[in-house]
Amino acid sequence: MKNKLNKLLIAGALTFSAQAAIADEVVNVYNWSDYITPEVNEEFTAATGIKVVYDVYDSNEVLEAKLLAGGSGYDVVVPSSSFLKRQIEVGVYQKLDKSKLSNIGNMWSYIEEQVAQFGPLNDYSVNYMWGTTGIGYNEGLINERMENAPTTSLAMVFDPDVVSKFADCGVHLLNAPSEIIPAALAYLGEDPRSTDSDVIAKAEAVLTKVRPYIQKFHSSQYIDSLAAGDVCLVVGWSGDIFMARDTADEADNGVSIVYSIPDEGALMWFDQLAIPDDAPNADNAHKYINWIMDPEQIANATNYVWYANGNLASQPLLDEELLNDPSVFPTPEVLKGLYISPTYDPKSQRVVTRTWTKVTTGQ
Ligand code: N2P
Repeated sequence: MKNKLNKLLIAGALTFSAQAAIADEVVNVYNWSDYITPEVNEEFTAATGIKVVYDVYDSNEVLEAKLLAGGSGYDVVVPSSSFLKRQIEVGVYQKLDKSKLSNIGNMWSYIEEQVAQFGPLNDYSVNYMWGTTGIGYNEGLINERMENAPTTSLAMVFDPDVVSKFADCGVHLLNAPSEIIPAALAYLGEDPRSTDSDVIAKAEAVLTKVRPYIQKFHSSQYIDSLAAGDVCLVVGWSGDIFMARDTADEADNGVSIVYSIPDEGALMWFDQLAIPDDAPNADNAHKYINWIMDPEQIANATNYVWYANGNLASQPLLDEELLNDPSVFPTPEVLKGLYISPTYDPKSQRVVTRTWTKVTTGQ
């Protein structure tokens, strides 16, 4: 097992000195937090002389607000497919110049087909990584509070009789309305992809009932909190929960973290590398994306963060444990239970935003 925290600290120091030494060619990358191993960027700089200015977020909404405002200064961003679709429609991105992407043949057509369900996304983007949104929990703390807890069911967080038992050990949900509302609908047996306001109202009712037992809506703190035993139950992203599990194992602190894909179905999302229309360094952006599509680079990142990627040529380079884990690379059986994100149009987005504000702030 790698010691991720140490590695991050050391890598941070290296990046700093490497940056000081090199010239003015840059690529400004805005990616999700805890989603890469720093060597990928360092080696890119070593190979090309282009400095990577790397900034992170943990929410599609935050990224979208910056892109829609314009002039973000970013050259490469990584929206999820459902958000990318509507951002393409309003002209936020430039088409990729595939003649500059010599590694394009490494990509996995199965993932390209999944992404194509959202529209012409493959003209504007390539897959970075993909994963599922499911349940992460601390085995010891959950078992102490409930015998035979329904750990593979969304009842863990959406049934007030169940989740109330875990309120004292800390329950976090992602601050991601476009993921938690569909999950609440899946729990009810409704279409998780519904954009109908009457259906979304049913999710609101579920969320309002369990709200008193939720300590926080947040999309990145749970990695450390789960690992430390400060939080016992989350709805979160697959690889982030694996990262919490590994951190606890390395700390040998008696915390055992498990990830489960809920029986009621789980969201499968695709995070795509794309270049904003007003990117200041579009050429460097292509170079960076092509670098990420190098099987060795993306395998290195995937082996570190435990998210599957869309690069078929990288698979022989992945850790076997990861490649054979059905919650990272779902089997056809698991795949049947997964659904892709809804894309909310402006009208349903307003309903979603209003619902989320009400649920999270009680207003
Ligand atoms: C990585 C977050 C995964 C992105 N920390 C979810 N789309």
